[in-house]
Amino acid sequence: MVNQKRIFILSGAGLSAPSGIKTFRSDTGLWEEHNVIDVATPEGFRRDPSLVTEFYNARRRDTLRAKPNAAHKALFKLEQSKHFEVIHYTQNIDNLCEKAGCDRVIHMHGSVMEMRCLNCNSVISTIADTSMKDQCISCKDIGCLRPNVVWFGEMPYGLDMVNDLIESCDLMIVVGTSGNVAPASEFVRYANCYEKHAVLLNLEETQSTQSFNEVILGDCSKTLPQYVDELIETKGKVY
Ligand code: BJW
Repeated sequence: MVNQKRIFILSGAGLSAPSGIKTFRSDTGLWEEHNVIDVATPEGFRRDPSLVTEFYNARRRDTLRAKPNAAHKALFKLEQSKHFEVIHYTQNIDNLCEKAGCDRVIHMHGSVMEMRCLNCNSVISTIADTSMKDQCISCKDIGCLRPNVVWFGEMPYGLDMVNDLIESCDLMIVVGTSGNVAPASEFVRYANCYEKHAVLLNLEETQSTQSFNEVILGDCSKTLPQYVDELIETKGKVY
């Protein structure tokens, strides 16, 4: 398709909040109920793998129950538009974008719907609860499966492509992230370096607000559909 404008999207927990999925850093967020070191680091997993397995079993059950909201559906609409070529990096481990129909999504912090074998590195899809007594279907080792998610100190997925994708995009849209966690928090700085228009759609101001050319505050299940409709109607002329 000629003359398509390229859009780089970065999303965080706020995108799935209107679907009832908890964010991390609010008063009612996951890090209020759980110690981040216990459940989101390799050290925590080594210390108490069953605790971590249960934490992600509960998150998987929440994901299975949840439905995509209007913001996920707006991203699908944008992906479908012939005027744009969209690539979406999400920090989220849920599959609500895919449930909305999206297929241009890279899960930089992995997926709660997958386990990874510490022995043979096979990645295994699952919708069921898992336990430390499970066997790897590939190498048959027992007790070696961990959630295929990215914990603190681990390397996020797909980073090798990010710089090129931001350099070659026409617009960066950032949705529902506090900007507390690197390297995702740095992506807007890349956009600044390449003089790309960057827009933030978030419930509230974040520590990165100043780095954006445009900030739209509010619930993204309301603001994103409106923003996407304007982009499509104007073929990208709103920025
Ligand atoms: C709405 C809304 C609505 C609500 N509408 N908006 C010092 C010491 C050690 C490490 C570091 C250090 N300094 C920096 C680091 C690096 C570290 C890091 O950033 N730490 C900081 C905490 C300081 N980063 C890493 O370790 C990363 N890896 C790395 O850097 O590798 C480099 C490397 C190089 C060489 C060798 C090896 C490595 C990995 C980070 C992994 C993060 N993992 C988690 C868990 C993933 C699995 C899981 O989901 O359980 O990822 S932590 C958690 O935070 C999760 C999220 O993806 C991530 C970001 O959170 P997010 O999405 O922004 O959520 P919130 O809750 O913070 O914000 C939600 C926002 O939405 C809010 O602003 C709301 O207002 C808004 N909102 N409702 C619109 N309806």
